[in-house]
Amino acid sequence: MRTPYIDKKPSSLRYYQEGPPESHDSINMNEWALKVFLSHEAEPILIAFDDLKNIKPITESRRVVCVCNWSIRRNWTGVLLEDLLGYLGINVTKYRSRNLRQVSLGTNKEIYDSTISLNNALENRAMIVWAVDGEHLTLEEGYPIRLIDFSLYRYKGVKCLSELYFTDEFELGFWEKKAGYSKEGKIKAKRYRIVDLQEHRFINGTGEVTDF
Ligand SMILES: Nc1nc2c(c(=O)[nH]1)N[C@H]1C(S)=C(S)[C@@H](COP(=O)(O)O)O[C@H]1N2
Ligand SMILES: [Mo]
Repeated sequence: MRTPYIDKKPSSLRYYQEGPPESHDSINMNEWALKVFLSHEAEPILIAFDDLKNIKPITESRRVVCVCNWSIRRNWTGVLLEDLLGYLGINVTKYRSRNLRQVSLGTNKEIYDSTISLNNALENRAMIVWAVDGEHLTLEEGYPIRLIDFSLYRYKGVKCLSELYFTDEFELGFWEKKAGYSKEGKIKAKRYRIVDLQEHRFINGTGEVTDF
């Protein structure tokens, strides 16, 4: 299950702008729940960690790509966003045109957020992930859960995900505001450093990388 050359992967801490939670104990997983807001006004739907893990867990080997020119294929364990919404009884067709805003638990410094197209995320089999390479996500990797849309750059997926909002507006996220990255976050066609292969390869920019 171990990703080849994992020791060559850029540091997760470097890619954690607001910083991870202080310790595992700083989040009480008996009380923790993912909050899903169907609109900003409504009370959220809460889903406990154990319930989330029992919906329909899958493990898939899938490639992620960072806007900083590197990529890695790893074994992600989680649940499809589509299966989560189905489990919560959310009528997916009703929300198809909308966006999904992800918000991290955050630290006293700041929070990290990112908005993605719900339609695109469902079509591309986006996942809510809690383990990688057979091990639970570390604090740096996004414990307890993170969302990944593999058709987009990694900055579009929030580590330590706490809240999901169905929104009409497509709000600018953390990196779009700070660094001016595109808010769509589509993977661009160019050469990337492929960490798990230890070589450079061209990625054609048509979405999730599936050829290698
Ligand atoms: N909460 C939070 N999520 C985040 C980030 C962040 O700074 N904070 N960085 C993003 C970016 S730019 C990358 S490359 C990946 C890094 O994930 P990794 O720790 O698996 O390398 O997390 C993404 N999700
Ligand atoms: Mo990134």
